[in-house]
Amino acid sequence: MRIEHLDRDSGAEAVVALLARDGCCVVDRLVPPALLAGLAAELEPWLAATPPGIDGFSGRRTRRTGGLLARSPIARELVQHPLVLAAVKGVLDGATSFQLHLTQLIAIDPGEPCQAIHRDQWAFDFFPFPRGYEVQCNTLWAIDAFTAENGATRVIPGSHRQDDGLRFEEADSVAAEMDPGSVLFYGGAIYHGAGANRSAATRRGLNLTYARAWLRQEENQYLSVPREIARELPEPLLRLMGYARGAYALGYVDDLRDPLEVLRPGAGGAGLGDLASAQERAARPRR
Ligand SMILES: O=C(O)CCC(=O)C(=O)O
Ligand SMILES: [Fe+2]
Repeated sequence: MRIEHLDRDSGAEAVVALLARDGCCVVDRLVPPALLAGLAAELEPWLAATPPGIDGFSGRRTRRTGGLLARSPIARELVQHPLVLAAVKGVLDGATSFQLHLTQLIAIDPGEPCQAIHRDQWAFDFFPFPRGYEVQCNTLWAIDAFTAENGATRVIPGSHRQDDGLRFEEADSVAAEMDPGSVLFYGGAIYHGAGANRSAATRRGLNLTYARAWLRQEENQYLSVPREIARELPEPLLRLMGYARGAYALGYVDDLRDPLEVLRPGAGGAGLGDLASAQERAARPRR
């Protein structure tokens, strides 16, 4: 049981193939470590002000700083990384559209035990999605080196094909060790969890996740990013955040307006479009 590593120029198809086969993979040094160090510097005041979790799952020695698109220009860049967007599109095969699900700087402080091994898609009210039908695609960027000692994410490769609702121990999993600037890709069905931090230093990772646009976002982007900031963001980023209709009719505003119209009058499409052509698109074979 091991986690496959890809070179940064391997291409999105290789990531998609490994997510289908193993449920996860690492792309080594996809961005210069200095870019993630820059992100950490931008977020340092916010991280310092973030209280630790109040339950075992969020982690009593773990700080989770969100709202990153409001707080960090580098997060805006990383969330739109071309390899990531192409891989997400491939993993969420057949989706009319996908959107950002959450942005989180996860800082695991020394002494934190292993997080309960889980599937991220359990957030959707534990709905038993069909095996092989991925509803979300996640990235976890290493700001610091991820090691077995400092709390590298633990994953169980291949477990995306196992039954739902299983319980695992830390020993059933392997550590996603990786260098700063590397990124772990994993789907919503793979069993995983944050590792125990048995080192003397904090382990910082950047979690950016994406989901089919007909599902509710974990992090509410409309409220996490104040409107005066959102108004200044580029249109593709706004669409990714959810300022777009989710599929045929989801998320419109008042008189069937495209949500983008609220921030950029004249930029969004009008009406819902043709039902028959939407049906035709959706009828394409899905995995
Ligand atoms: O921080 C990590 O390594 C993973 C965290 C995680 O899986 C979660 O919070 O859902
Ligand atoms: Fe998770």
